[in-house]
Amino acid sequence: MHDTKPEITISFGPCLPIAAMGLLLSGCVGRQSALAPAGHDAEQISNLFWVMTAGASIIWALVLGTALAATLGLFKNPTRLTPNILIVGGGVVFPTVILGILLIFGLRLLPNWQSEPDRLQIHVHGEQWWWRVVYRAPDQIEPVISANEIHLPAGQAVEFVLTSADVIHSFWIPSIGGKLDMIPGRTTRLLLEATRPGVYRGVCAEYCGTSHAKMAFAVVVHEPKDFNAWLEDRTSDPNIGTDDPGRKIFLSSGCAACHRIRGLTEIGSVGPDLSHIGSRRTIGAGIAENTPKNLARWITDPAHMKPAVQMPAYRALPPEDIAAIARFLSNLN
Ligand code: HEC
Ligand SMILES: [Cu+2]
Repeated sequence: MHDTKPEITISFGPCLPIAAMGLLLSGCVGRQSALAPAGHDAEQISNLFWVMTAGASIIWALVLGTALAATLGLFKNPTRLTPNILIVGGGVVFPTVILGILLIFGLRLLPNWQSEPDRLQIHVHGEQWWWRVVYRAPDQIEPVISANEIHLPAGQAVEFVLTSADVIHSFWIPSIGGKLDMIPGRTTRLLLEATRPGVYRGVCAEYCGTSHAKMAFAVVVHEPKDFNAWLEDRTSDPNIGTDDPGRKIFLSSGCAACHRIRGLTEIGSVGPDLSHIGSRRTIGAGIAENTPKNLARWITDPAHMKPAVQMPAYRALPPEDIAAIARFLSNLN
């Protein structure tokens, strides 16, 4: 009789570390990584990280080597003074010198800047769970109001003026720079300079409630002349089809109580500005791609896509009406 056990052996041995490495490394590239810098501050932070990592690895190897050497009795002719030398040298002198050097290195990276009147300012106001964005350029008469997407010129320092409507949020674009808290009742300021055109992703980095993890935004870095053209374009009304059926339903459904569309309805300010919503990459603060289908899903039942959202569901509206509003919003450019 022979053994009836199946002879199939599956070995995950080599796959696991490879998969783990892949997962780990995939976090280091892409549009939301502090280790793939596309901004002046992010570069400094990334350098600091690598210097610290290298230093820590060397010290780790030294300590382990010493411990190993001691265990194996490799110290030749130890005297009664050897432990004291090790403790004073390795426990007092070495950390004081190394931590001193690292402190000076770190302090040199602290930002040192003052508000300058001729800088582009972007006010970002954290809300549960989205971002109000207002652009104020020095020679611009009227501020440009937007939401949930930030456009920046490359190679130009921009002053972010950060505030919060409700709880503490934290504003962070890992690829471009460090993060800063948005604190109710206070204004915090951050100077960021993007260096590489591209599309990045910003997030809220401080737990701020149920949908904290659904509070992101796209960051689009342009060449300076393209940025100026973009901003100029945003100072005018979007193209609104006068006989668009969605426009009428938008106005008659009460959306305008909370949302502004430049040149159509200016009263609503509870929710995000929808003036140029058609040109935004995502909806609902980075949670879904901006397509007419997703817009219709959002309007029908936003809480289904973002728990505890502060917008009512419109399940009572006929699906054709919702589709018409979605088409109307998609065309607002
Ligand atoms: C009571 C206020 C209120 C009303 C009424 C309201 N909304 Fe909203 N709306 C909000 C808020 C608040 C948000 C932001 C939610 C979030 O992302 O956390 C929002 C988000 C949105 C977004 C996503 C915007 C973006 O930047 O991604 C769209 C689109 C939208 N609403 C469309 C509508 C339409 C269409 C109607 C009418 C059928 C409507 N809303 C009615 C408050 C309202
Ligand atoms: Cu938040």
